[in-house]
Amino acid sequence: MRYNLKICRPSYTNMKYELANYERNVNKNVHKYNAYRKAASTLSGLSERVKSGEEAKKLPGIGEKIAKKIDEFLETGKLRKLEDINKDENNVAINELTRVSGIGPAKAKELVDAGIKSIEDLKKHLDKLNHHQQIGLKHLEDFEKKIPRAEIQVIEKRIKEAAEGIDEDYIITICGSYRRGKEESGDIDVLLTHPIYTSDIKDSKKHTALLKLLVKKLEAKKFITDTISHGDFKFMGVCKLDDEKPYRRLDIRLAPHDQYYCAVLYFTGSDLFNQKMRAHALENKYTLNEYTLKKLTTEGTPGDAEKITCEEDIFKILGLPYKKPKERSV
Ligand code: DCP
Ligand code: MG
Ligand code: MN
Repeated sequence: MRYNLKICRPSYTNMKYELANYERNVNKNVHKYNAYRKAASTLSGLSERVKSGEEAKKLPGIGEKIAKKIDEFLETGKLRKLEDINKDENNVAINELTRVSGIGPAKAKELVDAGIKSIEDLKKHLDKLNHHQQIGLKHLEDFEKKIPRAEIQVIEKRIKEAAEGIDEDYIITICGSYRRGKEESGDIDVLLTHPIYTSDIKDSKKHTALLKLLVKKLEAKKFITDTISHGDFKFMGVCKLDDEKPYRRLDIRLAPHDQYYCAVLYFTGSDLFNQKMRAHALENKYTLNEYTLKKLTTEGTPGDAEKITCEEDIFKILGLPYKKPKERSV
């Protein structure tokens, strides 16, 4: 998930995202990063702006400290803490370099320490970048453009047609923010399975071919333009719908059929929602991940995988009311 702050008008929500990025990129404080993101996500979901920190405190994910920051912003139009952060040119440089797909905070810091402090500098040092990062740099502007829902709808059709041309029984779900009903997405998250592919079959060659065949076909159609990485179960790359459209980040994952709904749940997100759901599972002595839901034994080790035939099963077993994808953005 990436936030392009420069093109947005200043608001306390953006400030929270900017503070979140700072905590992740510079301080390596994932806890604070999540706290700021949670607050920002709550605030951005409101139809009207809050008028005071006191009012904001009633909302989930907003405590004393963040309420104070909202007051400061409402009173002065800025945040001292952010201004101080942005006074340090190395912080600014780290943030700029992490705009490139594949460059995380650690790599950005390494580059900044080596004197590379801007995207322009980076273009002169391609040798310092791995394949993923080079593609990220090549398509930087395009990857920062959001993908309209209508474009993903066409892409969905395109991918499903290609798949059906190989084998009618492919099952494909576009997950991520698109499945959560967002009008715009950062990338396209495709999940793939096939009824003959189950996790108990040891000879997996035939099954991992399912992903390879689809990728090959989409490359032949000039829809997939670059490969970032291509493993047995996960393809990461780049696609382009037609000459008019920007290059888009495309992820395709292959899941065994019996693990499909845990994969759908995971890949639909949001990541914060997944964190909450996993924490809730643990409180109820279950362990949930992108593959399976398992009851924990009295020793705390995972038991057999629960039989899951739809997303609702997962909620039901965990004693949670079902949430539609649209309701999973926080
Ligand atoms: N995911 C997760 N934890 C992560 C990364 C991803 O649980 N650290 C899951 C939840 C995400 C899904 O994978 O919703 C897809 O990841 P994306 O980064 O593509 O995120 P989204 O599709 O939700 O948002 P965007 O519109 O930015 O692509
Ligand atoms: Mg996505
Ligand atoms: Mn993705």
